Amino acid sequence: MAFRKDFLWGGATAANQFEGAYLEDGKGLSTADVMTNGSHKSSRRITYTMPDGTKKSQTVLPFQSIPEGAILECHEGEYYPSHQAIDFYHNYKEDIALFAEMGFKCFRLSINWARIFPNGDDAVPNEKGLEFYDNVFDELLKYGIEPVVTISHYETPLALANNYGGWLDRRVIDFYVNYCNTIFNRYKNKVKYWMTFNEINIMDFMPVFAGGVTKSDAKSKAQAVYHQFLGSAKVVQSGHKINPEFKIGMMTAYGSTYALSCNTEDELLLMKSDQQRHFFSDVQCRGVYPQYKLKEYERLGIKLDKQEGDDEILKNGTVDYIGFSYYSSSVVSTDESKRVTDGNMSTSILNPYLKSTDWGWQIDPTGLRLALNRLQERYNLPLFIVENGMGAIDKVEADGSVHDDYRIEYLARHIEAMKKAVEEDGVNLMGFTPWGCIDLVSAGTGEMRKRYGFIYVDKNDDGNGPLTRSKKDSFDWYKKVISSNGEDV
Ligand code: BGP
Repeated sequence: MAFRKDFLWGGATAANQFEGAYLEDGKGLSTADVMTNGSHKSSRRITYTMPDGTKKSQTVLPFQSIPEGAILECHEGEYYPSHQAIDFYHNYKEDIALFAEMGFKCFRLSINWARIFPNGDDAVPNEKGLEFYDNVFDELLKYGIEPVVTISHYETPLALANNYGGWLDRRVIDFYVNYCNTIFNRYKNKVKYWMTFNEINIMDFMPVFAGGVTKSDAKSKAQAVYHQFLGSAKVVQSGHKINPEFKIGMMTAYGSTYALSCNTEDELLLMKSDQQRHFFSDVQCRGVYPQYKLKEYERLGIKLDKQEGDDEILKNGTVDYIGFSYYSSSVVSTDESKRVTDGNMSTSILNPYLKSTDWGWQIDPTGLRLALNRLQERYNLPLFIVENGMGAIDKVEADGSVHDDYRIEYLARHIEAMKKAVEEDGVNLMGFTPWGCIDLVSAGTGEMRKRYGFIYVDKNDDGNGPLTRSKKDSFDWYKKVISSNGEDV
């Protein structure tokens, strides 16, 4: 058998994309709560008020900055997909029962920071918010499903963005540490697996969404990221004190990258792009800034504001495992004419050997095997694929069924690649939680129609729908995969 006996099969979600109840039981607003749908394949829109009172609306692609001093807020007449999402808040028992029916060994969810500390800097946590997650964890544990918790998944309390400029302000580290220690203490006997930030490397190109950072100049982003590193390193240490059994990981967006040609200049570009992709994991797994980044900062004239003792914090707070998302691979080339606008982000270079999803994400199972091997070689830490999957438009038949063979095909090929990485290459893989195991709001676009789930949720892009849950064909398929521990795909 390729996968270990205790392999963590499950599914992944994020609070802002599936909980709803955005202001219920004392929850505050988070950055995600002020993002409307986008109008482009990878965009969201934000409406804000300028210091002189004028209201503005801006499409953020790829998540640029907004004017300094702008106050992010919700505006009447706008549709905000996170506000109701799929209302897991009121349906968690039914949803967890379906996960259990599929045989989930684990379930990845995030705690919504603004549910626990509505303004981020509150003196005491919101008991109602804490109770909600107690109930969810108890329900999961009732079925023997291990919770896997992302501590911060685009849910920075909005007040931290508006009053502090988000992670750019060093004081936010203390608020985050306080938040983490609160949930660590509260759930220490219920949760073992944690991740400090979702896709921490996304901060580089969506600072507002990911960290409430309204400035996007290179120095501000570098400083904000530095603060997140410190926050993560601090809570790895405090978490281990609270419960030495805790496994506290990092989480990075990962893909394989290829050079379009064997032109040595393309290879050089590939090396540089590999460095950028590994920067975040280099710091969080090794506890020091890599030379290539220090040189880059030097060139750009960036000097990080540091305090005494920071280096020690980073060194002593390296993570226990690497969680990563893998959806597709990418291509680099010095030949700019190869760039097309039909990609995941604004423009990309297509790999002629691969097919793309409806959203232009190229499908590359072998790239996952390469990714697993690269991460293993570079860090020699346990690996956890905490997101993978294919966003697609599902067709509901007259009898309510959804024949999502494309989704099965995508996941089956990726599981086979994982299997080879484990069986043939000896990669240390802990688990697999496909993204959006139940349909939810897309992070990139705010859409509902971009679906990933085994469970269909009846809701449209305009926010209408009875939210009824039903099983797609992939539901029984994944159940069989889990019960055979990945042997029967
Ligand atoms: C990752 C995020 C998730 C998720 C996923 C799919 O970047 O961690 O939150 O949504 O991508 O992206 P999308 O929702 O844009 O299809």
